[in-house]
Amino acid sequence: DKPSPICIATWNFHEASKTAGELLYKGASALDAAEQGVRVEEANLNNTTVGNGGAPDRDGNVTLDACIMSPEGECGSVVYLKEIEHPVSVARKVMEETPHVMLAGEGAFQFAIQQGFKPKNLLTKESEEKWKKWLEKKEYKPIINIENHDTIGMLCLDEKGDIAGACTTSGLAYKMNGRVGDSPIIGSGLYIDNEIGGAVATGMGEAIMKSVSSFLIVELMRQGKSPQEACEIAIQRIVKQNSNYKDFQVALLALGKNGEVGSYCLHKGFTFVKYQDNKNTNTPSQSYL
Ligand code: SD4
Repeated sequence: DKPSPICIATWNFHEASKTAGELLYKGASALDAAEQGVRVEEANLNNTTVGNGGAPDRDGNVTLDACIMSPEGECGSVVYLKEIEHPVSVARKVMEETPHVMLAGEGAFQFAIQQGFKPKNLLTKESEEKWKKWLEKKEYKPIINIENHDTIGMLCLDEKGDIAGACTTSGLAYKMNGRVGDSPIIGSGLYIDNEIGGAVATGMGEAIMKSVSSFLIVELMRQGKSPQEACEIAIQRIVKQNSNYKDFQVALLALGKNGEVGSYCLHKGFTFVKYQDNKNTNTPSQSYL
């Protein structure tokens, strides 16, 4: 028996999960649904961790990271992309139109322009004012679940039972110029294996990259762990690797091939959205601390 289509996404992005979920129930592919779903947050000016309106780095540059992965195991990614509102769609073009997986910076921007994307200033007045305020003290101490917590990672399972996913972010607010996090790194911020399931991550990218969390979760599921068990083991790995684990948040979300969902995080406060059978719900995740 095939599970009914399902979309899950990090945090409380119910508009994004609704958009993707409704598409899935109209027969859209998991890949199209995931791309369209996360685009909602890329365009949302109130979301200061994704796309347009994203917080800048400490030098005032808004630089975006995103990736997408298909049921066929194809993937595309862009890192340090400036002035393009929908990096996930550029990532999809990298996947479909180039022999490469990842394009960075100026090259990614040039490619986007060639593909017909229009450049745009993504630094809003509000983000600019907050950044200028930050410059007064220049204290780099991201606040758990308050700053840096709106990256969207999404996993979709379609009518055919195929799984795809996408992840998009402006990264950590006031990061160093040039910094790239986990979100566009295949295996860290996102991983899909259509025979097994998929996983996405959000939170402190440095910790996620060190243990390649999304790939780890999918491999644990391959070995028979449930999505929930796999997320818990991946968080335990982060605890073991980082003596300062109490100082940052990491949250992980997984979807099995049978539609089973798992989620686990370091600190309380992470929730995820799920759209299935016309219901769009927001659920608090269990946490390690
Ligand atoms: C990063 N993982 O760039 C991202 C940040 C994030 O919600 O998830 N924010 O490290």
